Amino acid sequence: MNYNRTLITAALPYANGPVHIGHLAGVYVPADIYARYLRLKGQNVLYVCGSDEHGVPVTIRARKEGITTQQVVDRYHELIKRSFADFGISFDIYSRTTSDIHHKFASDYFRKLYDEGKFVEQVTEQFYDPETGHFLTDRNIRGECPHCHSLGAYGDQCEKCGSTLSPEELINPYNAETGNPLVKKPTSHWYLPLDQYQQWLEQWILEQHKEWRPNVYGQCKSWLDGGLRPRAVTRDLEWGIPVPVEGAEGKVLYVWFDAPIGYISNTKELCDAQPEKYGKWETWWKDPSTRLIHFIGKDNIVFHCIVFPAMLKADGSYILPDNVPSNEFLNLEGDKISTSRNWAVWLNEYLDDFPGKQDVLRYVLTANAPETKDNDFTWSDFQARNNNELVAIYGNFINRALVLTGKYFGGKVPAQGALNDYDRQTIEEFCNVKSELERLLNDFRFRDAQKEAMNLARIGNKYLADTEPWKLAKTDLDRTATILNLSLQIAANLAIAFEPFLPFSSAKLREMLALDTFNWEELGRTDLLPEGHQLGQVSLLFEKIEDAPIQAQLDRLARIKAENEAVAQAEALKNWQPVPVKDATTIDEFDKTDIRVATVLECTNVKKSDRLLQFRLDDGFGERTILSGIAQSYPDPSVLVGKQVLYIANFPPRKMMGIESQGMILSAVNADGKLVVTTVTAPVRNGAQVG
Ligand code: B3M
Ligand code: ZN
Repeated sequence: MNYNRTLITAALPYANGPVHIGHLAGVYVPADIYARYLRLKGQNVLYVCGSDEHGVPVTIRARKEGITTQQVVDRYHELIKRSFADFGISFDIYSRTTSDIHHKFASDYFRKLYDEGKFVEQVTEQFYDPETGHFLTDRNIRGECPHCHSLGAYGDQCEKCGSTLSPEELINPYNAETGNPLVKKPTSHWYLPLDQYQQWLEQWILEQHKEWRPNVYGQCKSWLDGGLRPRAVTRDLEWGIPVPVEGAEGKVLYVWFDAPIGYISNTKELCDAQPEKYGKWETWWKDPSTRLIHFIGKDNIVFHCIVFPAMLKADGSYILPDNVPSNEFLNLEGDKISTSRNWAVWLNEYLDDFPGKQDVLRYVLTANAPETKDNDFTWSDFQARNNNELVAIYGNFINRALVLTGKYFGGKVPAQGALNDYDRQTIEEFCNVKSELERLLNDFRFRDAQKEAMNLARIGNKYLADTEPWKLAKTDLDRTATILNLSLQIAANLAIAFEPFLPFSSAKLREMLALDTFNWEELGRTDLLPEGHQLGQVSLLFEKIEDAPIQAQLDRLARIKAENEAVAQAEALKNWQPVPVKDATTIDEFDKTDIRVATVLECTNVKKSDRLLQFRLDDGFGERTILSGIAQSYPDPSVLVGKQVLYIANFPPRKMMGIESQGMILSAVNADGKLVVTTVTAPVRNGAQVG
């Protein structure tokens, strides 16, 4: 199929917080690489994005911060927009879903489908807070988990045991914010009957889009195999786009109905403002010679591959996505990135700590892009990739080529002269880079593509190391000229090849090379810089990153982890309830157990065990050794020395890790799951019986 233009969308981030490295790695950098690549090839491209400003997350944030929802979205929309611009994300438009244009567009979209009878209306019973007069969404409902009985499970998930829940399953559901008990109340909503689109979707995705990434195709298939059901596209909420139907007061469009329409309304906003530059919005959305590509994260697959296409199909006048490259998740230092737990590298903070180093982050995030599986960002890898790849390979090559040209040829491109076999072999190697890069980029394999670009720098570096022009210059200036000419041609190639990935460095390099115009098709050529061409000022393309700033990042994360643990502990303590009392027993049964008092003489960790502590006790008869599996609760076991503890004296001895344990120390399981040794406060004689 031949296309005349490509419309690239990147998922609209919720305006409920700043953006972090996970966003950048998952969606915005890959989409940006693709957009820049196509533009460099001279194609007609539009890269569209904006803030997703409706939905429950922004209202929750507003209540938490004690400001209005509009203030929340205003604040984060600006912050997010600036971060993207700072990182060179080259959107043609970054707008927002609270704009008038969007409200009208989404409202009209709904109304058209409504008028054409494309929705079904259904009355269901929903949880309602009679006190506040609000219906509640799943996330705003909490209660007891039917599986693990922990309190405070959410209406969609129990975070304690991980089960997926629906609000109906919760025991004693309550309003998460007010704590009020909830009742069921009937309410009427409009549904998009996805079941009616099932066959069409199966045909379109499973038959016609086998080339989609396996994670995307697989998720679609399992949704389709499970059978699609009608999906509500309206909600009982105050924040959102009012449902444009009489008698629908207090109802708004579901955020996942209006957000993807934001792609269209943002395109319209841009085209209406500059029609001579961008043409009509309809051309981008309705002309079959437009290719539509959605870049998203894996949690958005169903909405972009099933729900939104069904909405487009219901209207009938739109094109459908050609591909939906979706990434898995990026973790941070081994843990899931989380906005609420502040476990993230925020883009605005990164730039405060590493000013001017946008490309380093872009590079590392692409090198570790979670294209096929979840991946991990670590600060040590960040430092290593900067120092060992960007500085030692790419930067080093550029620096040597330019400095030597300055030294021997006054900064003017020397004559290419006659090439020898080794030169020709080098040229052959780097000529392949173009087709290889194209193959990978066309296939959305940005990680491998960037590797290929780096390979070009490796070729250059090796060429200089092998030919050693700094030695030759004394004896053979002609040969030195050839080597540096070729090296500079490789440098110009690098400026092109890296432009989609590292736009800031490419711009800097072009300035150093005084290379004004360039395009993708020139890649692989050895005549990009003519003989005699005067180069610009030389400076370092990349700088080494020392240990101190890396350690500062690690320290920050360690602080956050400690804070989070303290919060989690406080939370667990707050929700804690004692386990039910055991079945009845008798005094005779109890009497069989001989519980005594002893003083701890020594308490140490057992070698090679992260669980066991070894106690040496004065038990009133002499000394006794007992092992206890409570090491996790006592980072410094010496705090127990001198304490009087209770232990069971008449258990048969037992060997663990080669040590005989003569009894069992009594401890209580605390609300946080930690074991606390029970101690006696008033001094008692060692050997005294408890009963
Ligand atoms: N705001 C969800 C998210 O950030 C959502 C994407 C909308 S794309 C139309 O995960
Ligand atoms: Zn549970």
